[in-house]
Amino acid sequence: MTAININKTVKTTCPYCGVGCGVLATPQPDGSVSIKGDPDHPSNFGRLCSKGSALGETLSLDDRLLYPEIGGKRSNWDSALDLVAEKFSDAIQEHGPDSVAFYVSGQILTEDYYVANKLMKGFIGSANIDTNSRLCMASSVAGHKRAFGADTVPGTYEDLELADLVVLVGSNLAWCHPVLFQRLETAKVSNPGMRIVVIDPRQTATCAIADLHLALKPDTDVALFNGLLAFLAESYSTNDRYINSFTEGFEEAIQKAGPCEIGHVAEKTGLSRQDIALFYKMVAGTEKTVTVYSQGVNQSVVGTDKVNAIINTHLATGRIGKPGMGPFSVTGQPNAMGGREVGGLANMLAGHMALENPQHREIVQEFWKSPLVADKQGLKAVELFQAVKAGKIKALWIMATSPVDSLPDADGVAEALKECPFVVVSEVTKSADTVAYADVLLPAAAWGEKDGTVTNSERRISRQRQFLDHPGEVKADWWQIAEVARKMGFGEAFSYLRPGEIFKEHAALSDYRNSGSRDFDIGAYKGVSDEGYQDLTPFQWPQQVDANPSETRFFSEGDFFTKGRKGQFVPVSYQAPRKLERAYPFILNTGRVRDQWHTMTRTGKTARLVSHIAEPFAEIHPEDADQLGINAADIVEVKSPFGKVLVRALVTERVREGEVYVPMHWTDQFASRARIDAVVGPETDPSSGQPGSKFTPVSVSKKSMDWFGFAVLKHKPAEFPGDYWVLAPVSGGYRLEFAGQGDPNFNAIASVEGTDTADCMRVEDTTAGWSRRAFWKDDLLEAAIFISKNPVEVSRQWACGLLSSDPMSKKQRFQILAGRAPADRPDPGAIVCSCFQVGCNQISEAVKNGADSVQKVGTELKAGTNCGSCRSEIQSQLDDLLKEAMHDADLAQAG
Ligand SMILES: Nc1nc2c(c(=O)[nH]1)N[C@H]1C(S)=C(S)[C@@H](COP(=O)(O)OP(=O)(O)OC[C@H]3O[C@@H](n4cnc5c(=O)[nH]c(N)nc54)[C@H](O)[C@@H]3O)O[C@H]1N2
Ligand SMILES: Nc1nc2c(c(=O)[nH]1)N[C@H]1C(S)=C(S)[C@@H](COP(=O)(O)OP(=O)(O)OC[C@H]3O[C@@H](n4cnc5c(=O)[nH]c(N)nc54)[C@H](O)[C@@H]3O)O[C@H]1N2
Ligand code: SF4
Ligand SMILES: [Mo]
Repeated sequence: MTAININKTVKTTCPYCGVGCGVLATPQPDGSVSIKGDPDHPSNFGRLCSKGSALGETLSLDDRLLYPEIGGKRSNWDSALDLVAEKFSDAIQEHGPDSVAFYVSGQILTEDYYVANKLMKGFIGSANIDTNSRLCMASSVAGHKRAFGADTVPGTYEDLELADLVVLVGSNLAWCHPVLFQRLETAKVSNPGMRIVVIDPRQTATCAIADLHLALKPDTDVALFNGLLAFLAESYSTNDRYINSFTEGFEEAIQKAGPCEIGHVAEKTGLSRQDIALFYKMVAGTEKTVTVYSQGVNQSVVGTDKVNAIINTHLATGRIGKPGMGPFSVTGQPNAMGGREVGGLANMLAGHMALENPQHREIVQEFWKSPLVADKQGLKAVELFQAVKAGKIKALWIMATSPVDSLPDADGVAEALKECPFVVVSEVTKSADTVAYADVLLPAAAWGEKDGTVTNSERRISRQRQFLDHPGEVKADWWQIAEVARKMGFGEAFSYLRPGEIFKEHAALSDYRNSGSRDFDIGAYKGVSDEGYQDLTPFQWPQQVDANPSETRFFSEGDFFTKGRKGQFVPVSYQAPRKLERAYPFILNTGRVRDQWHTMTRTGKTARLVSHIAEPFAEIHPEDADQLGINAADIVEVKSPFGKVLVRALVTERVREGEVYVPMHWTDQFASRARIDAVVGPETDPSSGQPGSKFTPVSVSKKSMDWFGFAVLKHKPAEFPGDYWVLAPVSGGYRLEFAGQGDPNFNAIASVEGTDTADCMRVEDTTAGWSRRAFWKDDLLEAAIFISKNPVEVSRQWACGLLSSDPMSKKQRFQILAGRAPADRPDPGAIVCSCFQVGCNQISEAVKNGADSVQKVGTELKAGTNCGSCRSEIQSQLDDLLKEAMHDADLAQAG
């Protein structure tokens, strides 16, 4: 990569989560890029989490896709785009506009998204454009539209700080929106009266801050919130003025919810009556309540009902759009919100207009001067890939998402792509699983190379700015789409030269024939100059022409976007989750880990981020593990009728009995078989079309392995030994976990070594079933391989440091074969703080020596003092250790 301007600091926005933190990127003379939080950005005020701080380490070009390819061979832009335009045009001509589709992503910029949506809905004339936001935000969108008449997020981040009660439903905020979580942590310190409730079947890192954790049974949230609605009504805690003046449907909703019978709620949710009563009283008695919700709510076959059950409680109390109050759906991806603004979902239209509204269609068509506008919903993600499989889609363009990893029934999706006559993939990397299915591969400009805007969870629009030159022949996504549109004969409407022109058009459409009828209005920016766009500072919408509202919250005094401008209570009834069959007796829950982003194409490149959790796992309750004969670190198979994975068992009380949790991140690039979406079923919510990615009936069994291996390797192996393997980068090379059945195949393992010219040392005891080998070249370690009958007990932290060591003495060589860190360098244990590489053993040691707060641990070890993402984990470790110490003291006293 080459910088545009060395030493010049550029203000941009983080490309990961929906918090939307401002970043200062400064290319350095040595070719690296220094990354800092932007102190002036109103989302993060200078903070960055572990992923944001490591952005500089993800910019290398080693795996980048740099040139267009046709059929796996290097081509050029003209030929590649001619072919795309031709195939799309042919399909449309022969089979009609609904025979083609785009599948895009909340990780493209608003400008990219706007152009893709315009081409499909206004010029091709189909609404077959859907996005990975279907897997993410669709239930929130549907719930908002039902309640508010528009997809409006009423509140702001500040509300979390101003609240006296924050309820986090299906949100692991500490790991998934870390900087917002840190703002909440800080607010709690200055407002000790603040209460935090976490509603999540699992005990997550977020629970470290919770006053109450409600570990409910999966998919029983509607029962809990319907009970709350009834409780609010019965305890006279509703706001009758708000209900009467600004809403409709209260009576029906109350009727549907039924009387508040805490016993029944307890039965359905599996929670204790005391906890439920405590929660209900807290909400009833706290005016300033914010309910934050995320994928535990959205990714469910009853996701939209969950959203409305939550919103109903806020409408009933009038706690909405006021400082410190409101329902708050946090977005996942950096531009999930921008995608919604441009109407990037198959059932939406541009500028927050509705596809099913003839007047809206007319407005959009008139503004675009387009020949037509799609007048019926397109295929939603899961349906779309089913249609691909059924042969109904003849040409498909995938952009900035990896459906063979992230869609449910992912193996089915891969099959579908194999059969699709023409697949285009726009990507930044060659190593994404979906790349293998492309007929045409288009190299896209990555973060740092591209230019445009994104909108975060609180409707704040910020610039992503370019500070690196385009490597190879990469091009921005908007350019690729506009160029194809031109080649398809729509040149006039797609004559953009710069992203700023697209932004201006998007702003103008938001204001076109609006006059307050639509929530999304950034008309104030419709005349923005090139310089103005270049210098754009973060702002929240709405921003109407001539009005510069300082108040950007919605609905404090009603004025919803429904026909009669009234907010709608949506009566929802609890539906019991489906019964588990004998063959699949566990509920599979899936989600994220702290330091990885989705399919790991960027965060999986940095040793620092991988050090937190280097292997896919299944969290399983000790009782279940016991019954299944599963021990810690065994390999387990998690299987459904759709597919299976092999992952490491993590036996823990953090999950409920009968449930397992597997992260979504590991792909075929990093593991033998860990694509969890191959297991997840494709059932969707009937209103939103969002899949229930948090609930799949599965079986769990121990996969007996005859031997286990661990290796650190300077070079990536050409082949992987055994039935199970997981690869991860470390400083100076790779680490490999592996395991297999039968005799360890030493020939295969030799292929891992890949170093016939190196010096080799080995010790082994084949009867006891272990072997250790190490290889050196010029006294530098090339590879160290440990094999044993049981999971290898070598300190991973120590071993991973070996590749970057200096030339080794004899003594050091023997230490490697002994498989042990020298006594003067104790094993730091599993890494908790990835910034300073501090492990759990070090933290325990510090606590034993008197560090009794996160702050003191920080002073002692620096852990948690940079990005702060690990502070909640340090807190939980501290809580556990202090509990243990107290228990020991009690025992001592009793004895
Ligand atoms: N580190 C990291 N951060 C990320 C991302 C990432 O990949 N890595 N991705 C970003 C994206 S795109 C998104 S969408 C967000 C997601 O952010 P979150 O939604 O916070 O993350 P998840 O881990 O998907 O799921 C949240 C929780 O839902 C719980 N859950 C499961 N079933 C239920 C249920 O029935 N009811 C309730 N109440 N809870 C349930 C799970 O146990 C899990 O802890 O994160 C964003 N931030
Ligand atoms: N089981 C299960 N499945 C899930 C979820 C879950 O919780 N559980 N969560 C779902 C959710 S909420 C989400 S958001 C999805 C995310 O799933 P995906 O969208 O499939 O995951 P990413 O790894 O973010 O994919 C982004 C791809 O775009 C590429 N890319 C990055 N920048 C650019 C760019 O500027 N242009 C182009 N053209 N390409 C780019 C990256 O290299 C990467 O391959 O997964 C969903 N799937
Ligand atoms: S919280 Fe972390 S991942 Fe999210 S935007 Fe901020 S720095 Fe990026
Ligand atoms: Mo997401």
